[in-house]
Amino acid sequence: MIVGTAGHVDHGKTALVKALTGVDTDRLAEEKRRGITIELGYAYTGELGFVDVPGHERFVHTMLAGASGIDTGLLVVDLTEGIRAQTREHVQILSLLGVQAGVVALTKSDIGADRIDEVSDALRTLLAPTPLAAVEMVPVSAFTGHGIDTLRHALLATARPLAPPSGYPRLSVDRAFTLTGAGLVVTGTLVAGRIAVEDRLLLSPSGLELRVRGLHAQNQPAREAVAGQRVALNITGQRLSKDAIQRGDWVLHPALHAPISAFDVRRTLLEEATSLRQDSTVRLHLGAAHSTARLSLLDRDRLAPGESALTRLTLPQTIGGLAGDRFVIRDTNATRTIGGGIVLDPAPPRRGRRTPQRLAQLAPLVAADPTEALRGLLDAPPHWTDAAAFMRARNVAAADQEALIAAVPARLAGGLLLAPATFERIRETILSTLARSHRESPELPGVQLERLRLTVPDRLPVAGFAGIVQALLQQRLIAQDGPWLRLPQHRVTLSPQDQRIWEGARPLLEAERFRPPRAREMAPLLSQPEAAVRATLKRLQRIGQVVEVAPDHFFLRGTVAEMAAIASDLAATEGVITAAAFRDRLDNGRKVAIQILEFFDRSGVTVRSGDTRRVRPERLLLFGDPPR
Ligand SMILES: Nc1nc2c(ncn2[C@@H]2O[C@H](COP(=O)(O)OP(=O)(O)OP(=O)(O)O)[C@@H](O)[C@H]2O)c(=O)[nH]1
Ligand SMILES: [Mg+2]
Repeated sequence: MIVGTAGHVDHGKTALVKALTGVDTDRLAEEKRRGITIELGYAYTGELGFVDVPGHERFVHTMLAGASGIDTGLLVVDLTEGIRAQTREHVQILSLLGVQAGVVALTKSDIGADRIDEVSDALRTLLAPTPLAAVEMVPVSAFTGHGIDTLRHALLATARPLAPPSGYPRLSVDRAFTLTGAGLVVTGTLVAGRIAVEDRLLLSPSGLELRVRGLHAQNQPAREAVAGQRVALNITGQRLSKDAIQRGDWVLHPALHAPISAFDVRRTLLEEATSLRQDSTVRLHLGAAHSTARLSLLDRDRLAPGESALTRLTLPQTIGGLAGDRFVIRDTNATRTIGGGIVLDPAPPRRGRRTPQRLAQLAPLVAADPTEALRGLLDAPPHWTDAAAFMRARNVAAADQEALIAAVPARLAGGLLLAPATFERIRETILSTLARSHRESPELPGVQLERLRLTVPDRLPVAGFAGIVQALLQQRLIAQDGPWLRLPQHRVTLSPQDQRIWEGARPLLEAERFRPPRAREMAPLLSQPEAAVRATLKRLQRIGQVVEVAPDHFFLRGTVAEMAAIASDLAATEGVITAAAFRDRLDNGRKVAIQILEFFDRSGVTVRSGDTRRVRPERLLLFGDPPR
């Protein structure tokens, strides 16, 4: 359990952590000289881990880095001073970061006991509108030890059972240093998943690869750390050095690495802030990182104090962030906290950000539960979304995706998640489009994939549509001939003219099947113009009856399959295929045999090197099974 201190400068945070843990976290010479905390301090006792933050107004950005990832806020208020500026600001920050548990320590009870009622009343009023409204308040003195045990128990009482770690690991880095003997160490809060020694992870947003050589969880050597713990990782990586790592980076599973520079959020403006216009620039704090950011309101033109709105944040750089991450915004001079919110979509579309359809898709993403969020998202048009992007944004590990999809319920096809009703509607559209095409153009073998996609009003992405077609093929609801998709029962009907020519030509092609006559040679035998015979054969090729092996030289498709099998047999018995051996097997003359082999080269059935060829087994059935 991680406790983060909060409160105004000099109110006794560091002294209190020392009284609770015995550790003085103010180690820097400058901290000693000035008597204030500048850097984050860490101390542990039993189950409690403390992050001690600075209270000085100049170091609110450091407080923010420390407060992201804590479970419990320890709000420290000096009884002799009462509520001061950073008391208020830190309370706002804890509340914006979604910290749900806390305890108030009323410090310096040795000199301020007479003000306990007055200060606690004022604090109740301050905390009333926040998640910390009902927290316990404990008068303490770090000097006399009064109340310290009560405080410790109050902190332990806020502990909630650790959720079993789910998702891929994600650690928010707040420090990096080199340790003699060990090498490079990063510390931070593990916000999801688990990390074990020898894991291979990435530093994000830089993308540098790293390996975990050793780790500490809650300050103890361990084989594995789980979400909710403070972790120190001893890491190594080829291009990794201390200078390559900064506070605000993430150490994460490669599946989660997708740096963001524009993302859509739900954002609240504090009551105390002045209203913000379109395109204001602010300071963004997310995880332990901060950056300037431009805000553009999506569902209104102006945001009044106390209101929330859907907003696009655009950054001049990339950072790490996923859906559900909390953030805080301050003014660009870093003097005031003005609001904060929650990331809804870390990979939003560039175009159409303010369309009603887009806003309807964003709204349900406020849900913390991925099942609920996905259900809401698929309820909104166009009723489908990119599966990989959703699973990454929500950090749903591969092993958990099937259960999530079943719970929504959704359909997964071609990398898309679809509402079941939408999947069915698309299926029906495909089936009815094919039926209509077969009715209106019975001479066509079917409809090609891309034409079919454009007839479906949903305008699905190419890969997604191909995936849906694959699913229908697997269910045998449709069938495929080369590039043509058709209903399984569809048979091409030839025009009477084509039918006449085909009836005459087929026996000619069968008679000398390895050396059939060319179209121009067949024309006089069929008493048809040469062009008509050729046109019919071209149409027959499209419906898979014949194959034009060389210009004007058509073979029955089954014969081509048979010749491919012969080539394969030759390769198996002789080791390679030579033109002479192939000609001997087909007994069709050198010139035609070579034309056939060259055709096989072009269609990838054979690969030529010098005077010999070998077959590519995976291409052998390109022309179907050879007839028995
Ligand atoms: N009388 C009295 N003085 C205290 C007590 N706790 C802290 N102090 C004094 O208050 C001053 C500030 O204490 P710190 O613990 O450094 O305060 P802080 O909140 O950590 O300050 P920053 O980290 O700079 O925000 C020091 O001079 C302490 O000696 C206490 O219980 N009683
Ligand atoms: Mg301090």
